[in-house]
Amino acid sequence: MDWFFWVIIAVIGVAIIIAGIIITVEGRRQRQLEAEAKPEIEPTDIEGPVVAPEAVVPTEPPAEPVVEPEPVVVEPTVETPEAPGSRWARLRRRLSTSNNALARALGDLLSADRIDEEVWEDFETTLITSDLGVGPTTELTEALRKELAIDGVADPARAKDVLRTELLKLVDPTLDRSLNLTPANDGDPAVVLVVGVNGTGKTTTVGKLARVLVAEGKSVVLGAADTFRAAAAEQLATWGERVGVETVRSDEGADPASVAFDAVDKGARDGVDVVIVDTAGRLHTKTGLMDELGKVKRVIEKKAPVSEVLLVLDATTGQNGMTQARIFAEVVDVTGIVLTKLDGSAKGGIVIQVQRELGVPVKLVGLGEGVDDLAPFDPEGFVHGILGE
Ligand SMILES: Nc1nc2c(ncn2[C@@H]2O[C@H](COP(=O)(O)OP(=O)(O)OP(=O)(O)O)[C@@H](O)[C@H]2O)c(=O)[nH]1
Ligand SMILES: [Mg+2]
Repeated sequence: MDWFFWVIIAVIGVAIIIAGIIITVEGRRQRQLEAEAKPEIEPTDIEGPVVAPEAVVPTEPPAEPVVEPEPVVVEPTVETPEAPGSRWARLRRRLSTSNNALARALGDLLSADRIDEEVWEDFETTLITSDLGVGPTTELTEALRKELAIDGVADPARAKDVLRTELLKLVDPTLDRSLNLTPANDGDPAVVLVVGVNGTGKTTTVGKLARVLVAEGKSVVLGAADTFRAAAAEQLATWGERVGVETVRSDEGADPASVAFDAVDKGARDGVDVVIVDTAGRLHTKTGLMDELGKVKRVIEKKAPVSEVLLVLDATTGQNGMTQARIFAEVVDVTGIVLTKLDGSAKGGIVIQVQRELGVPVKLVGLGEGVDDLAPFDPEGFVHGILGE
């Protein structure tokens, strides 16, 4: 039995050794795992405080308060029209570049070696073709003949002085060219009726005039009494919208007199300063249409007196414009002329002729297609302009 005892002791001894080895190996593995779990901080050569890695870990930004977007209101932008004062200075240059027929006539006269009868005749012809009319041409020529060429040789500077003075006399700086915008009765608006043949620039003038008045601080209502075409009312309303002015309009084919009445009525109810009524272009030879125009004016006057009747003439139509002017004046008592397109191929002399024939002053001139290319007529500026000064 002795050997059996020693076998048992040996087995127990081997088991103790194996258990010892397992415990040692397991203990090492545990320490190694713990060491790997700790981050190693390497020394760096960056100056300044060492920032712990946790500090630079980007954090979630703080939640922003939820802001509801503002509803977008699309307001039509209202323009600020150019002040009337600065317009004439800006537009005068256009006269000197386009309407220099008179200046050219003078140039020809003065460049002649000797001023004989033939030279004077040429001078007169040029003046007549510059739409000055026969009467004013004769007056101007006589005045110059008296002053110049006493010995047949002209003095250019003196001649220009004489021409300037005589032209100014013909344009007549003494005429009252202000628009009559004083209402006849308290509480009524002033009413401006705009008339003329097709395409002379009536609607454009109404739009530009509204801008002049808005620039002067006046309140305005527009009346679209051109009911021939739907586009006419649209054209006028667009002008109005740009400066925040309301347009009274009706359907195509509506009675123009009743639209004009409604516009003046609205102007009176709203207490505005001025109502401007645009009318359809009509040939002065169409009696029915001319009668209709007379009716528009009469119907407006059931509500408020018409303060100004502006006849819009295209300055490039020359003599034909004169015939139109006479007939319109008979039907609606024209109180002022608007000469448009003086920037184009107009010859300037029409200003003098139309005033003479109708006894009505040119009050406004259109000098371009730009929205602010309308100015009160200034006689001195006009004469300087056409003499290219
Ligand atoms: N160069 C130039 N063009 C102008 C002037 N005034 C108006 N016009 C142009 O003339 C054209 C006719 O203008 P409108 O205002 O429509 O004429 P209207 O008299 O109302 O025409 P209807 O209503 O059809 O009779 C447009 O192309 C304008 O831009 C101006 O002073 N100079
Ligand atoms: Mg028109």
